[in-house]
Amino acid sequence: MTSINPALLHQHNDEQLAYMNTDYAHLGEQLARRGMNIDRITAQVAGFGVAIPSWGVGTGGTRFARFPGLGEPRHVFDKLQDCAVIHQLTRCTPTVSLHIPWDKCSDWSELRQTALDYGLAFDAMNSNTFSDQLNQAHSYKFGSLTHTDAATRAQAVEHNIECIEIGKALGSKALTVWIGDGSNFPGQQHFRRAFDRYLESTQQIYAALPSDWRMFLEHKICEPAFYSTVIQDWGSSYLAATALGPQAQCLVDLGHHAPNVNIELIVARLIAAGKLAGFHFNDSKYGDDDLDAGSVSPYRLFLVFNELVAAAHEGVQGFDPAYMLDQSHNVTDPIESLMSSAVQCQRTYAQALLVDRAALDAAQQNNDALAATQLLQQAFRTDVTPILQKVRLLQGGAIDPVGVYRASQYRSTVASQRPAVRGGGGGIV
Ligand SMILES: [Mn+2]
Repeated sequence: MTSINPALLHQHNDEQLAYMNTDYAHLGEQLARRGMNIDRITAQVAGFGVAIPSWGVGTGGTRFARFPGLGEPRHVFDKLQDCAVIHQLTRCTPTVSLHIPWDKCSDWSELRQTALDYGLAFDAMNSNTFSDQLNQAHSYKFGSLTHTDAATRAQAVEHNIECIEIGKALGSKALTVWIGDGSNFPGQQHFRRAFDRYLESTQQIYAALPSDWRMFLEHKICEPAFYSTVIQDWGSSYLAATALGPQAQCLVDLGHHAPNVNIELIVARLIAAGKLAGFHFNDSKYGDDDLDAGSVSPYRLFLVFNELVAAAHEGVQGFDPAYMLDQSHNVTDPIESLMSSAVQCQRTYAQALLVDRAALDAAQQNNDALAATQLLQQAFRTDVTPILQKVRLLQGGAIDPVGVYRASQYRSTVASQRPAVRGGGGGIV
């Protein structure tokens, strides 16, 4: 089942094939001079995948306003259709991460079958206890899993267990928990008691995990709580994940740290501790900006991938991070932005594969700082576009995903099929 006409795709690829082959051959010569085989790199890049967040295919907003786009998905089946377009053209987004209750539907087996028909599967499930749902008995205004009221905490635990149950029906293998719990005033919250309540609640969720599932704890420095947040950094996340057990790990959202924090160092620490769950990739300049991956600080993203490739290269035991995007689109077509971000992650992974690991080891051992940093920069400066194009072509995708998408007029087609709706799921998590 495809959403973009394959004939259009082939026509575009045919037009660019000769250029791509010339560029690929030239890059192959460059890499051969460095002692690298381009086809081996290409084969590794072909195995890279990143999950699309279901909430990412809708238009996001800010605290001030939201400007809805044309043909926005009305429900989870529309979202799946948009995700399928992204995967059809980029071939590097084989999974979708759902958000409950935004993605609730009446027939989970139908949803699973629809995903299968598109060639998609389901990544981590995401719970939502940072907003109140219609007819909810207890409000999360003052917290959810860490609320002072036991009945509110129980309701939040129950919701997370429901997310696990839905995930089981869809073939998911992980639950991501992010809470907005915290405080806005000094003195408002007893820090230690709030953390204890978090542990008590998450232990109940953990107990409901199937044995082959993982629980991803996502930290965030602030927002919506602006004085203190219960799971505000990787340290709190690590403490909680360690208390819970081996199936609990720490999820790193690149936008959830203070400015200038060395995220790649955090990543290395979590890898060493066996507690790196995975990522929400995005980019930012000020806070949790949820901009497209690599759009502001591509070198920072590269340094994160450098740690990941190094860990895989060194065969770190249990190293198996989940890759997901988490971004919010205010001024672009979400499908175009998600394609760009997915390709950017794939690009950065390819660049990190080009780091000469043996030479870097030697430079580090000899305290040759300049040589070490130049080895990273040499890899980062390499334009790996022909490798990405080749991977897409070999897997039936588009040499130029955004070009084919625009030519397909998919957006205007779905705009006529999907009347605008008010409200609906969207948000920044
Ligand atoms: Mn996130």
